[in-house]
Amino acid sequence: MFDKILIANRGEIALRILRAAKELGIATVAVYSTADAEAMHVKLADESVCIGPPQARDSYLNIPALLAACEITGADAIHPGYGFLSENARFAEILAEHNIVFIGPKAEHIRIMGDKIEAKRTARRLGIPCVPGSEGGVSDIDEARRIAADIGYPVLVKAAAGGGGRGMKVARTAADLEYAIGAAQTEAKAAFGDDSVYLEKYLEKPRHIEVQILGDGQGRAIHLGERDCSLQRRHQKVLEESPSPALNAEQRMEIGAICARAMADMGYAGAGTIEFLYEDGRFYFIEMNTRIQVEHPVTEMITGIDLVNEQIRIAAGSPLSMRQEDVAFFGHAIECRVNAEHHSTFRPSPGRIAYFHPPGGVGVRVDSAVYQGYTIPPNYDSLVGKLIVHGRTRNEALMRLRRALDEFIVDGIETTLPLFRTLVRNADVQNGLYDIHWLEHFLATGGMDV
Ligand code: MV4
Repeated sequence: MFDKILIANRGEIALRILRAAKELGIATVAVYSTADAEAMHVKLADESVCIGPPQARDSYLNIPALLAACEITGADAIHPGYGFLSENARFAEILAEHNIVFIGPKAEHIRIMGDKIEAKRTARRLGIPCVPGSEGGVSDIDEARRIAADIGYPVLVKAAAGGGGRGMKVARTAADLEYAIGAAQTEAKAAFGDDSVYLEKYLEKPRHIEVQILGDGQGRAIHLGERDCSLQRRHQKVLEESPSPALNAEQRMEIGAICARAMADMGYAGAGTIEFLYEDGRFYFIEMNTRIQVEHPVTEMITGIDLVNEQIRIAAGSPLSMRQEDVAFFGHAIECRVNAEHHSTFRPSPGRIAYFHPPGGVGVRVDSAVYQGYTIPPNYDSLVGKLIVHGRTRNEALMRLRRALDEFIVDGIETTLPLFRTLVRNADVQNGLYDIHWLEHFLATGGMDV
Protein backbone atom coordinates (compact mmCIF):
# COMPACT_ATOMS: atom_id res chain seq x y z
CA MET A 1 0.00 0.00 0.00
CA PHE A 2 1.06 3.59 -0.53
CA ASP A 3 2.69 5.57 2.30
CA LYS A 4 1.68 9.00 1.00
CA ILE A 5 -0.80 10.21 -1.61
CA LEU A 6 -0.75 13.59 -3.29
CA ILE A 7 -4.22 14.90 -4.15
CA ALA A 8 -4.09 16.84 -7.42
CA ASN A 9 -7.42 18.56 -6.91
CA ARG A 10 -9.38 20.97 -4.70
CA GLY A 11 -12.84 21.40 -3.20
CA GLU A 12 -15.13 18.65 -2.01
CA ILE A 13 -13.43 15.90 -4.04
CA ALA A 14 -10.05 16.71 -2.44
CA LEU A 15 -11.70 16.20 0.97
CA ARG A 16 -13.37 13.03 -0.24
CA ILE A 17 -9.99 11.59 -1.27
CA LEU A 18 -8.33 12.77 1.99
CA ARG A 19 -10.96 10.91 4.00
CA ALA A 20 -10.46 7.67 2.07
CA ALA A 21 -6.66 7.95 2.42
CA LYS A 22 -6.89 8.59 6.17
CA GLU A 23 -9.06 5.53 6.69
CA LEU A 24 -6.40 3.48 4.89
CA GLY A 25 -3.66 4.93 7.12
CA ILE A 26 -2.09 6.76 4.17
CA ALA A 27 -0.53 10.22 4.67
CA THR A 28 -1.88 13.01 2.47
CA VAL A 29 -0.41 15.92 0.57
CA ALA A 30 -2.67 18.77 -0.57
CA VAL A 31 -1.65 21.02 -3.43
CA TYR A 32 -3.19 24.44 -3.85
CA SER A 33 -3.14 27.58 -5.95
CA THR A 34 -2.66 30.98 -4.34
CA ALA A 35 -6.46 31.45 -4.62
CA ASP A 36 -6.93 28.38 -2.38
CA ALA A 37 -4.58 29.20 0.51
CA GLU A 38 -7.58 29.21 2.90
CA ALA A 39 -9.26 26.16 1.39
CA MET A 40 -10.37 23.29 3.61
CA HIS A 41 -8.36 20.63 1.74
CA VAL A 42 -5.17 22.51 2.67
CA LYS A 43 -6.17 22.63 6.34
CA LEU A 44 -7.08 18.93 6.55
CA ALA A 45 -4.10 17.41 4.71
CA ASP A 46 -1.00 16.27 6.56
CA GLU A 47 1.17 18.47 4.32
CA SER A 48 0.52 21.03 1.62
CA VAL A 49 2.42 22.54 -1.29
CA CYS A 50 1.53 25.71 -3.21
CA ILE A 51 1.76 24.87 -6.92
CA GLY A 52 1.04 28.20 -8.60
CA PRO A 53 -1.24 31.14 -9.31
CA PRO A 54 -5.08 30.95 -9.48
CA GLN A 55 -5.49 29.99 -13.14
CA ALA A 56 -5.85 26.22 -13.29
CA ARG A 57 -3.50 26.06 -16.28
CA ASP A 58 -0.68 27.33 -14.04
CA SER A 59 -1.56 25.35 -10.89
CA TYR A 60 -3.92 22.33 -10.86
CA LEU A 61 -2.96 21.53 -14.47
CA ASN A 62 0.74 22.29 -13.99
CA ILE A 63 2.42 18.88 -14.37
CA PRO A 64 6.01 19.97 -13.57
CA ALA A 65 4.75 21.66 -10.37
CA LEU A 66 2.91 18.46 -9.35
CA LEU A 67 6.02 16.35 -10.01
CA ALA A 68 8.06 18.77 -7.90
CA ALA A 69 5.48 18.54 -5.10
CA CYS A 70 5.79 14.72 -5.16
CA GLU A 71 9.57 14.99 -5.11
CA ILE A 72 9.56 17.42 -2.15
CA THR A 73 7.08 15.43 -0.07
CA GLY A 74 7.99 11.90 -1.13
CA ALA A 75 4.45 11.08 -2.26
CA ASP A 76 4.31 7.73 -4.06
CA ALA A 77 0.92 8.14 -5.78
CA ILE A 78 -1.36 10.89 -7.14
CA HIS A 79 -5.14 10.87 -7.04
CA PRO A 80 -6.43 13.29 -9.70
CA GLY A 81 -10.08 13.49 -8.56
CA TYR A 82 -12.41 14.64 -11.37
CA GLY A 83 -11.79 17.35 -13.97
CA PHE A 84 -8.27 18.85 -14.21
CA LEU A 85 -5.79 16.02 -15.09
CA SER A 86 -8.09 13.11 -14.28
CA GLU A 87 -8.57 12.00 -17.91
CA ASN A 88 -5.19 13.07 -19.28
CA ALA A 89 -3.49 9.92 -20.62
CA ARG A 90 -0.18 11.74 -21.07
CA PHE A 91 -0.21 12.74 -17.37
CA ALA A 92 -0.70 9.09 -16.37
CA GLU A 93 2.28 8.13 -18.58
CA ILE A 94 4.52 10.90 -17.21
CA LEU A 95 3.79 9.79 -13.65
CA ALA A 96 4.74 6.21 -14.57
CA GLU A 97 8.03 7.50 -16.02
CA HIS A 98 8.70 9.13 -12.63
CA ASN A 99 7.74 6.02 -10.65
CA ILE A 100 4.65 7.70 -9.24
CA VAL A 101 1.42 5.70 -9.33
CA PHE A 102 -1.54 7.34 -11.09
CA ILE A 103 -4.64 6.39 -9.11
CA GLY A 104 -6.80 5.67 -12.12
CA PRO A 105 -7.03 3.44 -15.18
CA LYS A 106 -4.25 2.48 -17.58
CA ALA A 107 -3.14 5.38 -19.83
CA GLU A 108 -4.10 3.28 -22.85
CA HIS A 109 -7.73 3.04 -21.66
CA ILE A 110 -7.94 6.74 -20.81
CA ARG A 111 -6.73 7.53 -24.34
CA ILE A 112 -9.20 5.19 -26.05
CA MET A 113 -12.18 6.60 -24.16
CA GLY A 114 -11.05 10.19 -24.79
CA ASP A 115 -11.63 9.64 -28.50
CA LYS A 116 -15.39 9.09 -28.83
CA ILE A 117 -14.99 7.22 -32.14
CA GLU A 118 -12.42 4.83 -30.64
CA ALA A 119 -14.54 4.51 -27.49
CA LYS A 120 -17.56 3.47 -29.50
CA ARG A 121 -15.55 1.06 -31.64
CA THR A 122 -14.19 -0.52 -28.46
CA ALA A 123 -17.61 -0.67 -26.78
CA ARG A 124 -19.15 -2.34 -29.84
CA ARG A 125 -16.31 -4.90 -30.01
CA LEU A 126 -16.88 -5.68 -26.31
CA GLY A 127 -20.59 -6.33 -26.81
CA ILE A 128 -21.95 -3.09 -25.35
CA PRO A 129 -25.06 -1.89 -27.25
CA CYS A 130 -24.35 1.37 -29.13
CA VAL A 131 -26.39 4.09 -30.84
CA PRO A 132 -26.69 3.19 -34.55
CA GLY A 133 -24.33 5.36 -36.60
CA SER A 134 -21.17 5.58 -38.68
CA GLU A 135 -18.55 2.88 -38.05
CA GLY A 136 -15.83 5.50 -37.69
CA GLY A 137 -15.35 9.15 -38.61
CA VAL A 138 -17.03 10.77 -41.62
CA SER A 139 -15.36 13.35 -43.84
CA ASP A 140 -16.87 12.66 -47.26
CA ILE A 141 -20.34 14.18 -47.69
CA ASP A 142 -21.58 11.49 -50.12
CA GLU A 143 -20.52 8.76 -47.73
CA ALA A 144 -22.22 10.69 -44.90
CA ARG A 145 -25.45 10.93 -46.94
CA ARG A 146 -25.45 7.17 -47.50
CA ILE A 147 -24.86 6.43 -43.81
CA ALA A 148 -27.51 8.94 -42.67
CA ALA A 149 -30.09 7.56 -45.11
CA ASP A 150 -29.26 4.10 -43.83
CA ILE A 151 -29.68 4.88 -40.09
CA GLY A 152 -32.58 7.24 -40.80
CA TYR A 153 -33.14 10.91 -39.92
CA PRO A 154 -32.84 12.76 -37.65
CA VAL A 155 -29.12 12.19 -37.25
CA LEU A 156 -26.67 13.81 -34.86
CA VAL A 157 -23.19 14.89 -35.95
CA LYS A 158 -20.76 14.55 -33.02
CA ALA A 159 -17.13 15.54 -32.51
CA ALA A 160 -14.68 12.66 -31.85
CA ALA A 161 -12.86 14.85 -29.32
CA GLY A 162 -16.25 16.00 -27.96
CA GLY A 163 -17.71 16.34 -24.53
CA GLY A 164 -20.02 18.78 -22.85
CA GLY A 165 -22.18 18.90 -25.96
CA ARG A 166 -19.69 20.97 -27.95
CA GLY A 167 -19.39 20.17 -31.64
CA MET A 168 -22.83 18.51 -31.72
CA LYS A 169 -25.32 19.33 -34.53
CA VAL A 170 -28.67 17.75 -35.40
CA ALA A 171 -29.60 17.16 -39.05
CA ARG A 172 -33.39 16.70 -39.23
CA THR A 173 -33.39 15.93 -42.97
CA ALA A 174 -30.89 15.20 -45.76
CA ALA A 175 -31.02 18.91 -46.65
CA ASP A 176 -29.50 19.80 -43.23
CA LEU A 177 -26.68 17.25 -43.31
CA GLU A 178 -23.95 19.12 -45.16
CA TYR A 179 -24.44 22.22 -43.02
CA ALA A 180 -24.52 20.16 -39.77
CA ILE A 181 -21.26 18.41 -40.62
CA GLY A 182 -19.52 21.67 -41.52
CA ALA A 183 -20.76 23.41 -38.38
CA ALA A 184 -19.79 20.48 -36.13
CA GLN A 185 -16.31 20.34 -37.73
CA THR A 186 -15.76 24.08 -37.28
CA GLU A 187 -16.90 23.99 -33.66
CA ALA A 188 -14.82 20.88 -32.91
CA LYS A 189 -11.71 22.38 -34.51
CA ALA A 190 -12.09 25.56 -32.45
CA ALA A 191 -12.85 23.78 -29.17
CA PHE A 192 -10.52 20.77 -29.38
CA GLY A 193 -8.14 21.38 -32.30
CA ASP A 194 -9.53 18.23 -33.94
CA ASP A 195 -12.30 18.39 -36.55
CA SER A 196 -13.07 14.63 -36.71
CA VAL A 197 -16.81 13.98 -36.54
CA TYR A 198 -19.08 10.94 -36.64
CA LEU A 199 -22.79 10.28 -37.13
CA GLU A 200 -25.42 8.80 -34.84
CA LYS A 201 -29.14 8.31 -34.95
CA TYR A 202 -30.57 11.24 -32.96
CA LEU A 203 -32.60 9.99 -30.01
CA GLU A 204 -35.39 12.47 -29.29
CA LYS A 205 -36.38 11.89 -25.67
CA PRO A 206 -33.88 9.60 -23.94
CA ARG A 207 -32.85 9.41 -20.32
CA HIS A 208 -29.18 9.60 -19.36
CA ILE A 209 -28.36 6.46 -17.40
CA GLU A 210 -24.78 5.53 -16.48
CA VAL A 211 -23.39 2.30 -15.07
CA GLN A 212 -20.68 2.39 -12.37
CA ILE A 213 -18.00 -0.26 -12.76
CA LEU A 214 -14.84 -1.29 -10.91
CA GLY A 215 -12.08 -3.35 -12.54
CA ASP A 216 -8.93 -4.80 -10.99
CA GLY A 217 -6.86 -4.47 -14.18
CA GLN A 218 -6.32 -8.22 -14.24
CA GLY A 219 -9.49 -9.46 -15.82
CA ARG A 220 -11.98 -9.11 -12.99
CA ALA A 221 -14.67 -6.45 -12.92
CA ILE A 222 -17.99 -5.77 -11.21
CA HIS A 223 -20.81 -3.28 -11.68
CA LEU A 224 -22.44 -1.23 -8.93
CA GLY A 225 -25.71 -0.47 -10.66
CA GLU A 226 -26.69 2.71 -12.44
CA ARG A 227 -27.30 6.39 -11.83
CA ASP A 228 -29.99 8.37 -13.60
CA CYS A 229 -28.52 11.77 -14.47
CA SER A 230 -31.20 13.01 -16.84
CA LEU A 231 -31.82 16.24 -14.92
CA GLN A 232 -29.24 18.50 -16.54
CA ARG A 233 -28.90 22.10 -17.62
CA ARG A 234 -26.50 23.02 -20.42
CA HIS A 235 -24.78 19.64 -20.05
CA GLN A 236 -24.22 20.21 -16.33
CA LYS A 237 -25.83 17.59 -14.13
CA VAL A 238 -28.13 19.08 -11.51
CA LEU A 239 -29.70 16.13 -9.68
CA GLU A 240 -28.75 12.46 -9.87
CA GLU A 241 -30.32 9.37 -8.37
CA SER A 242 -29.91 5.64 -8.03
CA PRO A 243 -31.60 3.40 -8.86
CA SER A 244 -33.09 4.94 -12.00
CA PRO A 245 -36.88 5.29 -11.67
CA ALA A 246 -37.05 3.94 -15.25
CA LEU A 247 -35.46 0.52 -14.65
CA ASN A 248 -36.43 -2.68 -12.92
CA ALA A 249 -34.00 -5.06 -11.19
CA GLU A 250 -33.81 -7.37 -14.20
CA GLN A 251 -32.85 -4.55 -16.60
CA ARG A 252 -30.27 -3.29 -14.06
CA MET A 253 -28.61 -6.67 -13.75
CA GLU A 254 -28.65 -7.23 -17.51
CA ILE A 255 -26.96 -3.96 -18.49
CA GLY A 256 -24.68 -4.18 -15.43
CA ALA A 257 -23.51 -7.66 -16.39
CA ILE A 258 -22.80 -6.53 -19.97
CA CYS A 259 -20.67 -3.65 -18.67
CA ALA A 260 -18.81 -5.74 -16.08
CA ARG A 261 -18.03 -8.43 -18.66
CA ALA A 262 -16.76 -5.80 -21.13
CA MET A 263 -14.51 -4.17 -18.52
CA ALA A 264 -13.15 -7.56 -17.42
CA ASP A 265 -12.36 -8.38 -21.07
CA MET A 266 -10.47 -5.15 -21.64
CA GLY A 267 -8.55 -5.47 -18.34
CA TYR A 268 -9.85 -2.14 -17.10
CA ALA A 269 -8.34 -0.92 -13.81
CA GLY A 270 -10.15 1.22 -11.26
CA ALA A 271 -13.46 3.06 -11.27
CA GLY A 272 -15.25 3.92 -14.49
CA THR A 273 -18.64 4.99 -15.74
CA ILE A 274 -20.27 3.73 -18.89
CA GLU A 275 -22.78 6.29 -20.15
CA PHE A 276 -25.92 5.33 -21.98
CA LEU A 277 -28.92 6.99 -23.48
CA TYR A 278 -32.00 4.97 -22.58
CA GLU A 279 -35.14 5.15 -24.69
CA ASP A 280 -38.09 2.79 -25.19
CA GLY A 281 -36.59 0.11 -22.99
CA ARG A 282 -33.22 0.00 -24.78
CA PHE A 283 -29.71 1.12 -23.80
CA TYR A 284 -27.41 2.91 -26.24
CA PHE A 285 -23.75 3.47 -25.28
CA ILE A 286 -22.53 7.04 -25.87
CA GLU A 287 -19.30 7.49 -23.88
CA MET A 288 -17.19 6.16 -21.04
CA ASN A 289 -15.69 8.27 -18.25
CA THR A 290 -12.43 6.94 -16.85
CA ARG A 291 -12.53 8.84 -13.56
CA ILE A 292 -14.39 9.05 -10.26
CA GLN A 293 -17.46 11.19 -10.92
CA VAL A 294 -19.09 14.00 -8.98
CA GLU A 295 -22.22 11.90 -8.47
CA HIS A 296 -20.43 8.77 -7.17
CA PRO A 297 -21.94 9.16 -3.65
CA VAL A 298 -25.40 7.99 -4.77
CA THR A 299 -23.83 4.66 -5.68
CA GLU A 300 -21.94 4.55 -2.38
CA MET A 301 -25.16 5.18 -0.46
CA ILE A 302 -27.06 2.28 -2.03
CA THR A 303 -24.17 -0.23 -2.04
CA GLY A 304 -22.21 0.76 1.08
CA ILE A 305 -19.03 0.55 -1.02
CA ASP A 306 -16.40 3.30 -0.67
CA LEU A 307 -15.47 3.93 -4.31
CA VAL A 308 -12.40 6.06 -3.55
CA ASN A 309 -11.08 3.42 -1.15
CA GLU A 310 -11.49 0.88 -3.98
CA GLN A 311 -9.68 3.17 -6.44
CA ILE A 312 -6.71 3.51 -4.09
CA ARG A 313 -6.52 -0.18 -3.28
CA ILE A 314 -6.79 -1.21 -6.95
CA ALA A 315 -4.02 1.25 -7.93
CA ALA A 316 -1.84 -0.34 -5.21
CA GLY A 317 -2.39 -3.73 -6.85
CA SER A 318 -4.93 -5.13 -4.38
CA PRO A 319 -7.83 -7.25 -5.61
CA LEU A 320 -11.41 -5.92 -5.57
CA SER A 321 -12.83 -6.07 -2.06
CA MET A 322 -15.94 -7.94 -3.24
CA ARG A 323 -17.39 -10.18 -5.93
CA GLN A 324 -20.50 -9.32 -7.92
CA GLU A 325 -22.64 -11.63 -5.81
CA ASP A 326 -21.49 -9.76 -2.68
CA VAL A 327 -22.78 -6.43 -4.01
CA ALA A 328 -26.18 -5.72 -2.48
CA PHE A 329 -28.35 -2.79 -3.50
CA PHE A 330 -30.30 -1.20 -0.69
CA GLY A 331 -32.84 1.58 -0.96
CA HIS A 332 -32.66 4.78 -2.95
CA ALA A 333 -30.26 7.76 -3.02
CA ILE A 334 -30.62 11.24 -4.53
CA GLU A 335 -27.92 13.89 -4.92
CA CYS A 336 -28.37 17.64 -5.42
CA ARG A 337 -25.42 19.66 -6.67
CA VAL A 338 -25.69 22.93 -4.79
CA ASN A 339 -23.89 25.62 -6.79
CA ALA A 340 -22.91 29.19 -5.95
CA GLU A 341 -25.22 30.50 -8.65
CA HIS A 342 -28.51 32.34 -8.81
CA HIS A 343 -31.31 29.74 -8.73
CA SER A 344 -32.96 30.84 -12.00
CA THR A 345 -30.42 32.94 -13.94
CA PHE A 346 -27.53 30.63 -12.97
CA ARG A 347 -25.25 33.65 -12.77
CA PRO A 348 -22.15 32.63 -10.73
CA SER A 349 -22.13 34.04 -7.21
CA PRO A 350 -18.69 33.62 -5.67
CA GLY A 351 -17.96 35.44 -2.40
CA ARG A 352 -17.89 35.11 1.37
CA ILE A 353 -20.15 32.61 3.10
CA ALA A 354 -21.53 34.59 6.03
CA TYR A 355 -23.45 31.69 7.57
CA PHE A 356 -23.31 27.98 6.81
CA HIS A 357 -25.56 25.37 8.33
CA PRO A 358 -25.56 22.01 6.52
CA PRO A 359 -28.40 19.57 7.22
CA GLY A 360 -27.90 16.31 9.10
CA GLY A 361 -29.90 13.45 10.54
CA VAL A 362 -30.81 9.99 9.33
CA GLY A 363 -29.98 9.28 5.69
CA VAL A 364 -28.33 12.64 5.00
CA ARG A 365 -24.78 13.18 3.70
CA VAL A 366 -23.19 16.49 2.73
CA ASP A 367 -19.94 16.44 0.74
CA SER A 368 -18.62 19.99 0.84
CA ALA A 369 -15.34 21.81 1.39
CA VAL A 370 -16.77 25.18 2.37
CA TYR A 371 -17.14 26.59 5.88
CA GLN A 372 -18.63 29.66 7.52
CA GLY A 373 -16.41 32.66 6.76
CA TYR A 374 -14.84 30.97 3.71
CA THR A 375 -14.70 32.98 0.49
CA ILE A 376 -15.50 31.00 -2.66
CA PRO A 377 -12.96 32.17 -5.26
CA PRO A 378 -14.21 33.06 -8.75
CA ASN A 379 -11.57 30.95 -10.51
CA TYR A 380 -13.04 27.44 -10.43
CA ASP A 381 -16.36 25.57 -10.69
CA SER A 382 -19.18 26.89 -8.53
CA LEU A 383 -19.97 23.75 -6.51
CA VAL A 384 -20.74 24.68 -2.88
CA GLY A 385 -21.47 21.12 -1.92
CA LYS A 386 -23.43 17.99 -2.68
CA LEU A 387 -26.45 17.04 -0.60
CA ILE A 388 -27.04 13.32 -0.79
CA VAL A 389 -29.99 11.60 0.87
CA HIS A 390 -30.78 7.94 1.28
CA GLY A 391 -34.02 6.16 2.11
CA ARG A 392 -35.38 2.63 2.00
CA THR A 393 -37.66 3.71 -0.83
CA ARG A 394 -37.59 6.56 -3.35
CA ASN A 395 -40.43 8.21 -1.46
CA GLU A 396 -38.49 8.05 1.79
CA ALA A 397 -35.46 9.58 0.05
CA LEU A 398 -37.65 12.38 -1.38
CA MET A 399 -39.17 13.02 2.06
CA ARG A 400 -35.70 13.30 3.60
CA LEU A 401 -34.55 15.50 0.71
CA ARG A 402 -37.41 17.96 1.27
CA ARG A 403 -36.58 18.11 4.98
CA ALA A 404 -32.79 18.41 4.42
CA LEU A 405 -33.20 21.16 1.82
CA ASP A 406 -35.32 23.15 4.27
CA GLU A 407 -32.63 22.77 6.93
CA PHE A 408 -29.75 23.81 4.65
CA ILE A 409 -28.70 27.44 5.16
CA VAL A 410 -26.03 29.17 3.06
CA ASP A 411 -25.99 32.96 3.56
CA GLY A 412 -23.86 35.63 1.90
CA ILE A 413 -23.92 34.17 -1.61
CA GLU A 414 -26.66 33.02 -3.96
CA THR A 415 -27.08 29.27 -4.30
CA THR A 416 -29.23 26.88 -6.29
CA LEU A 417 -30.96 25.61 -3.10
CA PRO A 418 -34.26 27.30 -4.10
CA LEU A 419 -34.21 25.37 -7.40
CA PHE A 420 -33.99 22.06 -5.54
CA ARG A 421 -36.74 23.08 -3.06
CA THR A 422 -38.97 23.61 -6.09
CA LEU A 423 -37.87 20.48 -7.97
CA VAL A 424 -38.43 18.16 -5.00
CA ARG A 425 -42.06 19.34 -4.83
CA ASN A 426 -42.67 18.93 -8.57
CA ALA A 427 -45.02 16.12 -9.62
CA ASP A 428 -42.89 14.95 -12.58
CA VAL A 429 -39.78 14.78 -10.39
CA GLN A 430 -41.71 13.02 -7.63
CA ASN A 431 -42.97 10.47 -10.16
CA GLY A 432 -39.57 10.05 -11.84
CA LEU A 433 -41.10 11.15 -15.15
CA TYR A 434 -38.30 13.13 -16.75
CA ASP A 435 -35.91 12.84 -19.71
CA ILE A 436 -32.73 14.76 -20.65
CA HIS A 437 -34.76 17.76 -21.86
CA TRP A 438 -37.16 18.00 -18.92
CA LEU A 439 -35.20 20.51 -16.81
CA GLU A 440 -34.38 22.89 -19.68
CA HIS A 441 -38.05 22.85 -20.67
CA PHE A 442 -39.14 23.42 -17.06
CA LEU A 443 -36.81 26.43 -16.75
CA ALA A 444 -37.71 27.82 -20.18
CA THR A 445 -41.43 27.67 -19.35
CA GLY A 446 -41.09 29.65 -16.14
CA GLY A 447 -40.68 26.83 -13.64
CA MET A 448 -38.38 28.98 -11.51
CA ASP A 449 -39.92 32.41 -12.09
CA VAL A 450 -40.52 34.80 -9.17
C1 MV4 B 1 -27.03 12.24 -27.98
C2 MV4 B 1 -28.34 12.74 -27.85
C3 MV4 B 1 -29.30 12.21 -28.67
N1 MV4 B 1 -28.99 11.24 -29.56
N2 MV4 B 1 -26.76 11.27 -28.88
C4 MV4 B 1 -24.97 15.43 -25.11
C5 MV4 B 1 -23.57 15.46 -24.62
C6 MV4 B 1 -23.08 14.15 -24.82
N3 MV4 B 1 -21.93 13.79 -24.23
C7 MV4 B 1 -24.00 13.32 -25.51
N4 MV4 B 1 -25.16 14.14 -25.66
C8 MV4 B 1 -26.25 13.70 -26.33
N5 MV4 B 1 -26.03 12.70 -27.23
C9 MV4 B 1 -27.72 10.80 -29.65
N6 MV4 B 1 -27.42 9.86 -30.55
C10 MV4 B 1 -28.59 13.73 -26.91
C11 MV4 B 1 -27.54 14.23 -26.14
C12 MV4 B 1 -27.90 15.22 -25.15
C13 MV4 B 1 -27.81 14.93 -23.78
C14 MV4 B 1 -27.32 13.72 -23.31
C15 MV4 B 1 -27.21 13.45 -21.98
C16 MV4 B 1 -27.67 14.39 -21.05
C17 MV4 B 1 -28.17 15.59 -21.47
C18 MV4 B 1 -28.24 15.89 -22.84
C19 MV4 B 1 -28.75 17.12 -23.26
C20 MV4 B 1 -28.81 17.38 -24.60
C21 MV4 B 1 -28.40 16.44 -25.54
